[in-house]
Amino acid sequence: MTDLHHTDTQVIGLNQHSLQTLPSHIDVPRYDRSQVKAGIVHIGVGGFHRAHQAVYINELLKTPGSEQWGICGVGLLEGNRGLRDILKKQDYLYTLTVRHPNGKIDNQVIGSMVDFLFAPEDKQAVINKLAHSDTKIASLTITEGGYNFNPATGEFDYTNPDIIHDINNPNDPITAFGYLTAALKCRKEQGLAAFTVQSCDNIQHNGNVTRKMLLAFAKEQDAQLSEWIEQNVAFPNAMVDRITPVSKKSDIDYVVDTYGVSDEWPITCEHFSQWVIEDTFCNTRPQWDQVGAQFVKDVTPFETMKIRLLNAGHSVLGLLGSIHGYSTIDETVSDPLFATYLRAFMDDEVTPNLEKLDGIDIEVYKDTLIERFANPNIKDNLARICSESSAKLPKFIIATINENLKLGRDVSLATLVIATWCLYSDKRESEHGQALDIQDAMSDELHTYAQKTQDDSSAFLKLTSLFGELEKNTEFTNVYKNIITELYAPKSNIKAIMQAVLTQKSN
Ligand code: CS2
Repeated sequence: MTDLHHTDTQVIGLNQHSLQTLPSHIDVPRYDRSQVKAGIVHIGVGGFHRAHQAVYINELLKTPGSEQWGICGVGLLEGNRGLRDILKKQDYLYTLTVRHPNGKIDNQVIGSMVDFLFAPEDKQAVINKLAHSDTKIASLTITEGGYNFNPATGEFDYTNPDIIHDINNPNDPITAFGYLTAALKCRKEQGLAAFTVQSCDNIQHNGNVTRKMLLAFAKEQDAQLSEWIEQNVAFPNAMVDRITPVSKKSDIDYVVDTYGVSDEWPITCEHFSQWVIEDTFCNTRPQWDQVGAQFVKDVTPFETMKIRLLNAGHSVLGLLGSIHGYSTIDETVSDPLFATYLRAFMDDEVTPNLEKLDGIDIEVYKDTLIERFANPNIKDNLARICSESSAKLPKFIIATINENLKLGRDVSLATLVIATWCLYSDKRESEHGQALDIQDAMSDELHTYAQKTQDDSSAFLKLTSLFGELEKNTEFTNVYKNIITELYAPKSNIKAIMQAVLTQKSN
C-alpha cells in the first residue's frame, strides 16, 4: 500500500483540525473525540475492521455516555508501520466511502479510533494498554491464518516458530496470543477483571476457536494463567459481514478529486453490513444493538449460512473466474454462466444442509448475495478473494462436500471448484496465460502437490492438512478425477467444463 500517496499540495489534509473545513455533505464525527477513551484495543487494523467494527463504534459514540468505547488500534506486524504513520498524521481519522449498487456514494469520516500502537516499536506499550483498567475488550481481526490452527484437525499448531518463540519468551511477544497472555497475566496479578476477547474474523465459532487456541497457547506457557483465563475471559462468537475490497490509489484520488481532501488511506466498502453477536461479554460491552448489530443466543446458523453461501460463493467465483481470466467479482458474476453456476451451487449443494433461521428467507438472502456480488462500484479483486484459500476453503467448501458425501448427495459443482484450485495452484496462470497473483501462506506446498497432478490425478488431495480423508473417498475421487482430466486436457476451457457439469447435474 506504499503507493497510496497523493502529492497535490492544494488539498486539505484530513485531521482533527481540518474536520470543520470539510464539505458539509461529508458526515464527520461531531462528538468530542478528546473525551473518548479506548475501552477496546483492537489488534489487526485492516480494511475490514475500519469498515465494520470501527463504524459501529463511530455510530455509538454519537450517543452521549458512550465515550468509554473508543478504539485503540494495534499493529503487530512490521508492515503496519506505514499505516501507523498515516493514522497518526490524520489523528486516527479516515474516510469511509460506501458505494451502493445504484451508484449512490456516501462519504463519512470515522472518528472511533483514538490511538494506534505499533507493537514492533514498543511491545510493552501494547501490553500495558491491554492491561489497563479502561480496556474492557481486546478485539481481533488477525485473519483465518492468525489463529494458528491446523485446518484439517482444528488443533493448535505448536510447530509455528513465532509461537515457539512466544511460549518461551512471555515478555517479548510477537503473536496476538503472546500479547493477550502477557496482558492477561498483568491483569490477574493486579487483581483486575479480565477483558473480553472478541474475534471479528470470518471464522465459524470465532469465539470458541479463539478460546481454544489461546488456552492451548497459555497452557504451554503458564498452566495457572491458563486456568484463570478459562474461568475469567469471555470469547463471544459472532458473525461479521461487509464486503471490503483492498484500498486502491483510485480511492485516494476519489476523495481528493471530489472533496479536495487528502486522506492517505481511505476505505471503500459496500452498503450492506451485518454483525450478529452472542451476548457473553465478561467485562461490560458497548450497546452495539443500538447501532445495527444483533445479539442472539446462538450465532451458529447465521455463521454457517454466511460462510457456506457468501464466502464459499466468493471462492467459487474467485477460482473459476481467475482461470477464465476475469479479475473482479462483479465482472465474473455478470457473466450469466457464472451466475447460474453460483446459484446452482448455492441451491443444490449448500442450501439443503442449512438450518432454517427465524426471520431470514434464505431465497431472498441468496438473491441479495448475487446483487451484492454484482455491485459494479465495488471492484473486489479475485486476487483478494482467492488469497489464503488454504485457510478458507476447508471451512467454506470442503465442509459442505464432506457433509454431502455423508448424506449420499451429489458434490460435482463444488468438486470442480477444488479441481480448479489444483489447476490454479499448479499453473499459476489463467487459461489464456495471464499470470495470477497468488497470495497464500501455503502457496509453495499447494504448488508442489498440484504439480504432481499430471502423474497422479489425485495428487493435490494428498495435502491432508486441507483435505482430510477426501482422497480416500471414492465417491468423491471418481468425480474429481474426471474433472481433472477435463481441466488438464489440451485447450481446455473452464466455461465449457462448467456448462458440462451443470448439464450433467440436471440430467
Ligand atoms: C471474502 C470475504 O476473502 C474472502 O474470503 O469472501 O473477505 C468477504 O468479503 C467478507 O467475509 C464479507 O463479509
